[in-house]
This record gives sequence, structure tokens and C-alpha cells, in this order.
Amino acid sequence: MIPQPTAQQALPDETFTLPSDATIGLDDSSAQDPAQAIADRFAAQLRRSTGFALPVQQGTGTITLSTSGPESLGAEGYDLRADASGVTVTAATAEGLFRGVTTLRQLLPAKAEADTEQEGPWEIAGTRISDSPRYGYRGVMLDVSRHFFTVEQVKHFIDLVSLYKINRLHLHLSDDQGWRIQVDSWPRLTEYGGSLQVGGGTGGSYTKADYADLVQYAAEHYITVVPEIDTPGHTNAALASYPELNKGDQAPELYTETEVGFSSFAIDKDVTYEFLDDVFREVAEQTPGELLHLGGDEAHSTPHSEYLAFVPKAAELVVKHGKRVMGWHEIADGPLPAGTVVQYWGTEDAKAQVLAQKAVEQGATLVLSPANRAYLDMKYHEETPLGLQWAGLVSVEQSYSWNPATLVPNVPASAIDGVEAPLWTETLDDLEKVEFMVFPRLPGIAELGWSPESALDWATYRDRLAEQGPRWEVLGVNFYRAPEIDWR
Ligand code: TNX
Repeated sequence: MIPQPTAQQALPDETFTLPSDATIGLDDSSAQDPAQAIADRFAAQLRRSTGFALPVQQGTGTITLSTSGPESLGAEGYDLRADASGVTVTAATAEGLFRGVTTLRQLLPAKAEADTEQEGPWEIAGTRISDSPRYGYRGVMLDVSRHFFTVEQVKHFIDLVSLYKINRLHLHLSDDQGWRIQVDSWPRLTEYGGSLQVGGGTGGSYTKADYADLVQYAAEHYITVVPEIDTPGHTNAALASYPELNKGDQAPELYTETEVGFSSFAIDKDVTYEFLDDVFREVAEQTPGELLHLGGDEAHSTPHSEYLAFVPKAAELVVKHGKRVMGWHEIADGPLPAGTVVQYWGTEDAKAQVLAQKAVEQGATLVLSPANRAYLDMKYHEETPLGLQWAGLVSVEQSYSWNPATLVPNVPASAIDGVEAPLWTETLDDLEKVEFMVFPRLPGIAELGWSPESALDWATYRDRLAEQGPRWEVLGVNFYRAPEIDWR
């Protein structure tokens, strides 16, 4: 199983077998609609693969899903028991129930994930699990700017990442190559700024309805969307759309190559902040999550003194619209508003570590995305046909074998919110390529974010990862069959 639960105990003489007349009971004292939706979705999938009727009923069933558990389980925690008499999943919240059902799906045979009827038996080895996460932020980032991904594609991505208890989806919505979210007050951002993508092909963007649809779909998978509008660099698409945002009022051409660090907003113009006020307001209005990411990375063509003047002003606008600031670690060189989350993307280099420490000294918390470990766009090995390698080659073992608590020296455990695996898409123009880079590395990052430190062990992880192979085959995932894993 991935992530490894906090506590699991085998019940050696017990096996649960799903009978053809099984029922799914929903024991939901607070009658939460979301719990009903979780039960319905789970039942629908099992009906497809087993061909059983699997009615969902109130009270107990062959499989009982309960949100009547004690508060002590925490928001994402759950208990699960499978024995010869049935299965129960107990949580205190719908969110915890969702995580528990995610575990139950992994306990069932891989073919339970199929969308056509399969042969049983549908057995689970007797087990007792008590589980809750190590960190509250377990994220994945999808760069929809370098290459655009449609709502349907992002939904499929959500389906897959939610299998590993990921709970944040960071959408990198703007960059030099494309602006991907509708902003009513600045319509050319998408009409023009979103029209292309890397390589010069047709780009795309999300309407407000599209974005709302994604936010809703993510929420149904207990994933919160963290939107990123990258500033003050990585802004060519915006600069190309509105000449007034440029230093010399001269709009550049749209850009479809993959250099970084050449674009910058005009830091000393009022219109820059009027623009960001509008953009952050419209994005914040549509975002139920508490974080809004303002980028701040690789602003190589913004003079540093101007960068230091810019970030607090941009951050203030995020706060004005009711969101907490998130930004790449460069933003920590200046003052940060209370509640800021700093995303560390260093490669264990001193400069990045100093900035992370500076963030924590100011009271900010950290999300860890070390590029030489957690970047899903790095090649696995020299011959990987996709991806980049500026942060080194990142094998499956390399991506798994690090400790979030000690990655940045001299930072207290309480300052770590969790981990995030970013997927930049300069070299990835379709979902198959995305899947190839994400699987099998993302489950390892998800485990680092969920499982207790004592459970983290490459030798046993390798075996558990091998068991995911048949699941991905059933789901049609184009995963990389890393040779260091003995795939089943
Ligand atoms: C650096 S890491 C970037 C991105 C690139 C990525 C490619 C970071 C915050 N910025 O603009 O896409 O490298 O790996």
C-alpha cells in the first residue's frame, strides 16, 4: 500500500470476501452529503468491475462507511478493519472517510479499478489500520502554461493523484508561454496571451466556468486548488497582451521557446499594481482554498532592488483579497506577510537554504519541493526521452530517499507544512507524457508527506511500489517501468 499507513496490523486468520449480494452501509450521524457522495462514487466503481448490485443504504452494510468516528482521528484520519464478517471504515469527517476509502481501494485486487466486469474473488486479507497524515500539505503542481491541458485532462490527472492521498493541486496558470485563466477585466490575457504554447502550437485557457469545474472536481477528491499567477518574471504572455505593463510601453511578441528569466513587469508603474489587484481579486473570488501563489521565482531580469520593492506590494494585494500568500523561496529575501507559505525548490544549495531559513525566521512555513528530488520533470536517467536535467537525474530511489524534517538545516519541524512535487511541462505536451514522468515518482513524494518517518524505507517501499504496477495497467496509466523495481 502507498502511502504506508501510520499503524497496520494483520489479522492472520481472517479474510474478507465481497459477496455478490453485498451492501454498502453509510453510517453518517451528521447526514453529511459529502459522505453520501463518497459512498456513491465508491459503489459505482465497484459495480463496474464486480458486476454486483452493491446498493448503498443507511446504517451498516457488508462494507460500512462511517463518519461517526471520534475527533481524535483528526480531519484526515480514519480507522479501517477488514475481517471475515465485513469491512468498516470510520472517520470523524467526510475528508477522513475519503482517505479511508482510498486505502480500501488499494486493499482490493487491482482489477477492482477496471471499468468493465471482471472475475472475482474479491478478497482482502484481514487487517486493522489506524491512519493519519504526517503533514497537512501534500501537493502536486501541474504547469498548464508551457503546454495547455484541458479540463478533461486535468480531471484525469486529479483521479490519478488522489489515489495517493494528495490533497493540494497547485496550478501554474501563467508563464512566459501562456496565460491560462480568464480575467474579465483584462480579456486579452487569455484571448491573445493564452493562444499559443511551447513549440508554437495552439494553446488554450480556462474560462471561469472551466476553472470552477476544476475546483469542484478537485474538492470532490478532497484536493484544494492552489492557483499560481507567476510574478514579476515569467510574465511574457501578460506583457505581450498589454503594452502598458512593459517598461517602455512596447509589447514583446508571444514566446514559444523554453528559456527562463527574460521577462519582467514594470516594477515602478502604478498600472502593474492595478493589474495585479484585478487579477488577484478575480482569481481569489473563484478560489475557495486559502492560498494564492504569486510565483516570484527566477526574476533574473528584474533588478534585485526592484524585486525587493515589488514582492511586498504584490503580497499585500493577495492579502487584500483574503488569501494567504504562497511563493517560491526567492520571495523570502524581503519581508513577508503573516501566514505566508514559502515553497523551497533548492537542490540542497546554501543560497536556497538561507532563504528558507530567512522565511522561517519571519514566521512563514515551508512546502518542500527540492528540485533534485521532487521535480517530476527531471529525467530518470540519461536516456529518458522526456524532461530536463538541470537539477540532475532523478531516479525513483533518489526522489524517495530524503527526509522532509531535515532537508533544510536548522528549521523546526513545526515550520514544515509538507511537500509538493512540481511537474513543469516544457517537454510534455500530452497526458501520456505527463503520466510517464509522474508515475512512479509521485507516490513516493506522497508517502513522504503522509507516512511517519519510521515507515520510510526504500527496500520495503520498492516492493510496495511494484504492487502498484498492475493497478496502473488496469487504469491505463503510461508509467515508467523503472528497472530498479521488480514490477509484478
Ligand atoms: C525552473 S523551479 C522553474 C521553471 C521551469 C523549471 C524547469 C522554478 C520555480 N522555476 O520555470 O519550468 O525550472 O525544471
